[in-house]
Amino acid sequence: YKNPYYAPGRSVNVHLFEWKWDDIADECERFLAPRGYGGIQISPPNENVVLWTYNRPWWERYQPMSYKLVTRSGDERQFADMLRRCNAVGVRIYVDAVINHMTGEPPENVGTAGSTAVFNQWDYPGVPYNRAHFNWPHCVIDGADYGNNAWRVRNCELVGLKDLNQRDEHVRNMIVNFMNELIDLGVAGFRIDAAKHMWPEDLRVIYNRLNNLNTQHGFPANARPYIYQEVIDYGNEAISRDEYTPIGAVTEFKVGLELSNAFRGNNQLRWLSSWGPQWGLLAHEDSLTFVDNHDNERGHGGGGGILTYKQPRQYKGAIAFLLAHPYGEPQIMSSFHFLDSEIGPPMDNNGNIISPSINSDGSCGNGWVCQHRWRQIFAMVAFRNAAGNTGLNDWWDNGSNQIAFCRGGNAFIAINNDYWDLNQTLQTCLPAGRYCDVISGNKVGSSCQGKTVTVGNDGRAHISVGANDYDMMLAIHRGPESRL
Ligand code: LAG
Ligand code: CA
Repeated sequence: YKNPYYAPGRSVNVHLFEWKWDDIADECERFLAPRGYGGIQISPPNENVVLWTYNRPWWERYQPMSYKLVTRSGDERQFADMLRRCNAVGVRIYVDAVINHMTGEPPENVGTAGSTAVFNQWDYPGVPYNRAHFNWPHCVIDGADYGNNAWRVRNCELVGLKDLNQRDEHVRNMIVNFMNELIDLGVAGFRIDAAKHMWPEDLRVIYNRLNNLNTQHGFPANARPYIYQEVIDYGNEAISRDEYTPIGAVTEFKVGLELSNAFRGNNQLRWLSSWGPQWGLLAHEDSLTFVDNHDNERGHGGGGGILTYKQPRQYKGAIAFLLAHPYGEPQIMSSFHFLDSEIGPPMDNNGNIISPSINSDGSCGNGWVCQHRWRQIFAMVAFRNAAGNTGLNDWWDNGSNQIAFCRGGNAFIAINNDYWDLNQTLQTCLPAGRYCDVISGNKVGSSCQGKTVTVGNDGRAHISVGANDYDMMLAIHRGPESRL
């Protein structure tokens, strides 16, 4: 359950938050595949409650009404078509699986597929579930439970959402049928929403009943779905991330915390020379890494102090380090603009999501941020692909916030988060020749829009990253995007 089954030579998962299936299919073909992206985390594909009362917030999608594949992102036909088209160009799809709970008791009770429910009777005919399928007696998690009561965190309601009993055979069957339908349609795996709120032994039973990935979509025989479980664990809670690593990968929230802290200037970058488990992070193969996710970028889920697209220079620096370093399986966030932390995606008066437009410079319009289309980010995806499975070598730092390292003989990055210029001759580990810095500009024909780096026969090159440069990093590699 720990292999994402990316197509050969690809890496990096991007969360296309609240995107529509038709738009994702287009994006796979026109951008993600050509740029070497490995996969996409999609928003929950199953029916959710419609909340006009709150002007269709993003979080209505975390309130399931049934497992019918009809949401604002599209219907089952569009979902299947997206999987066919993305897999055909080697981009994998991972589903955000909301299986801990059903809706709470919102003021409305019609779902995106037209299902209704009687919340105060725990009655969800669209699945169907009834009172016998939920944890009992009814209780609601309170803040103190996280510190000292694992049973309540798993058996009481998360923010008032009706808490399913995953020990019940009917519940297990409904969840397994739902997930297997998605696997058969071609998905490569799942983010398990609110995994902390379910018992690992119940999740193990569910995972073991999942089908192998669909070989007709290009997966090898006997491949198990990639599973990354959302467990927020900064330490000192009754429930630990380590309870979940025996059954799948786990979201490593400490990565975003530590990288945000460092790139905000609160910890020197030189300490990143020991980045990985020595920082108290999960083992490499267990770790799904990211700077921000859809919750903490907007202060939900206990988030705060995490770098987001709103602090672009530091954010791009942190993501460049995340993607340049071999540790973990990285994921990036692709957002829509927001001021209000509850507001949903760009939509028309009928609540239909408005598609991103694509500007002439490749960036997105219509309210979409599309971090995955920022040059400094997609260039680092190509960097990671060029680095391949090499380790980290030739670490250099200035004793402060200027660092540089190689990935085998394939790629080199330098980062300057000091208030003074980086001007150094450094070992790049690359063959002699000329390279475009992929951060400051694209390679166009046989010249660089940005900086050009000349590597000598000894692998050394003069590296310059000014304190006032637009970006704080410089990256070169053996791939065609960089090598002249
Ligand atoms: C998650 N991970 O464990 C998601 O990443 C997170 O986005 C989900 O919360 C949560 N678990 C449940 O799937 C989001 C919002 C909540 C929202 C919830 C349900 O962060 O704010 O709760 O989705 O829509 C909302 C209201 C609550 C209310 C609740 C139930 O904000 O005040 O009690 O709905 O009606
Ligand atoms: Ca639960």
